[in-house]
Amino acid sequence: MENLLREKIEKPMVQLSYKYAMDLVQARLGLINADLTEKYHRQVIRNMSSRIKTADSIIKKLKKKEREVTFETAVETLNDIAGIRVICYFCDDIYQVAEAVRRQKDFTILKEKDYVKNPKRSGYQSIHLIVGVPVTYNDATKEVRVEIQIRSFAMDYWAELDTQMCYKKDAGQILNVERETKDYSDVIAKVDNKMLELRKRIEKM
Ligand code: 0O2
Repeated sequence: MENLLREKIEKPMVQLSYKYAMDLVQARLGLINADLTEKYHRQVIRNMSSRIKTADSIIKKLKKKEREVTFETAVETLNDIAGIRVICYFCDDIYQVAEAVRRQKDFTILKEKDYVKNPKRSGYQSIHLIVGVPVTYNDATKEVRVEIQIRSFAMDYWAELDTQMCYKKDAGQILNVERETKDYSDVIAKVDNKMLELRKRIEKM
């Protein structure tokens, strides 16, 4: 089962379809950044990164979710085989970027999660948008899903350290450190908001 999934997901047509959709979304985010930068006279997006989930990571996620480990289940049920991470300077910028993505008329918003208004138990904060992107080849068009994670520089600092220390190791539960990581996430959110207040005061001057 696992080998068949690996073989199918690694096929160039499959990988390139995800890459095509991901590159299209990333190029659009570049335009969104240029537009917002012109409007606000400052850089809004700090950086972006993208990745296609590896076969190992797909298998791990399907097992964690207690789903069948098949190529078909992966493609039908996982929303983040293609993923883009957008890091903004300030915590209000992430809503501007999310709103701009919603306005792109060739993208379909399939799902939204606001882990900033409702952080995860671990303290994880980010906005997730699952967008459906039309990919045409010959005379057929299919919708490919891309996950966009949008967060501030400060939220990303927390998430990166959490991924290294806890998330990927499931250490949150094992070591019962979840309360501590949540506390630090709250501290970081306070600083993020203070920096935003400061920026707004400076803008008014
Ligand atoms: P990786 O390797 O980062 O991609 P859905 O199926 O759409 O309903 P899903 O994907 O099951 O949702 O869950 P969720 O919580 O919406 O998004 C999962 C992704 O968010 C993870 O992807 C991480 O990237 C990130 N994430 C969620 N919770 C945490 C957390 O507590 N800490 C950190 N650091 N990141 C988190 P993957 O596939 O697990 O990993």
